[in-house]
Amino acid sequence: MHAQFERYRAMVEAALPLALPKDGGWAEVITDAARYSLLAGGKRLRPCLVLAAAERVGTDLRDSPSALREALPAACAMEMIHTYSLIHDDLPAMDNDTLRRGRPTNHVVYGEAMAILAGDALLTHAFAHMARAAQANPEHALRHLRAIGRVAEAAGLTGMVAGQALDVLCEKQGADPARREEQLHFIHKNKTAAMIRGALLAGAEIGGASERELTALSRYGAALGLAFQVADDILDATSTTEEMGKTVGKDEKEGKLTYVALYGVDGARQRLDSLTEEAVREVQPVDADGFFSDLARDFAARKH
Ligand code: GRG
Repeated sequence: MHAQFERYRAMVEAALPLALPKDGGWAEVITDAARYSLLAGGKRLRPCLVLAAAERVGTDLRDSPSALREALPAACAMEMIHTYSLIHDDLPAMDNDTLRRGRPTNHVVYGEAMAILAGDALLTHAFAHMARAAQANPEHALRHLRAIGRVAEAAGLTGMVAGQALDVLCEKQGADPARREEQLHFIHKNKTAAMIRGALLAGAEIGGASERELTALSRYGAALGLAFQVADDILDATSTTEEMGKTVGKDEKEGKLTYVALYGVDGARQRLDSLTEEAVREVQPVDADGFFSDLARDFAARKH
């Protein structure tokens, strides 16, 4: 992986343990449950995208340590929201999974009620964390406010939650045979790509991006996010549970609507290549050092 990505990831790993309140008082168990999943590793893709975008846009903070310092709370917030979505996705009412990030899932360790609350707590705390960053940087309060809006749009009814809802519906009722492609696109655009695009846009807002930079990152994020999901579908069909740290092979067993189900592994690989090319093309206006292009190519070739 790119050295810059490792640098961002190290910053995120150092900041995350400090981002949650230390003492839960009588309700200590819920802080423990939130901490258990948040600090369980993972690629940290979304927070790294927040930092990468903040550092590469605008004029006043570009390439400066202040860009990273200002964007770090939003980066941690994105990882909190992503972790909440994984905890809830693994619940018996949704995917009913017992393994995530190489460990037993949250509800297996803490029980279903605590896992629901741990997800709720992470989602809510993410916004508290970003609001605090806005107050700490009053000269850029509007930028932070815009970033908060980007995150909320990516996570909620216009993003991840909507995608997850259609995914659940298709699983329970079956996809509409005449509109399977359209439904799959909606699911992945919202469930997966929205948070990846939202991470880039949140970082870009904090860095003071121009309209042109926001447009480039928005298009890049949409293509990269879909590519990421196509790669995930391929890995589910071709990888092992040990390599992935989560149960694989379930998609086919459960007849799930995926890129591999629609186009086969080879067709999905072609789709992945064309989305990666699209991402690389769109990001050129904000990719002077090639970081974003390298990242798209690395993720297309990822093995876990
Ligand atoms: C419960 C509202 C709600 C949403 C759930 C993220 C999600 C939406 C479901 C997880 C299942 C899944 C396969 C989602 C597609 C996106 C994806 C590949 C998530 C896993 O993200 P990674 O690979 O995980 O970045 P790590 O563990 O590396 O952070």
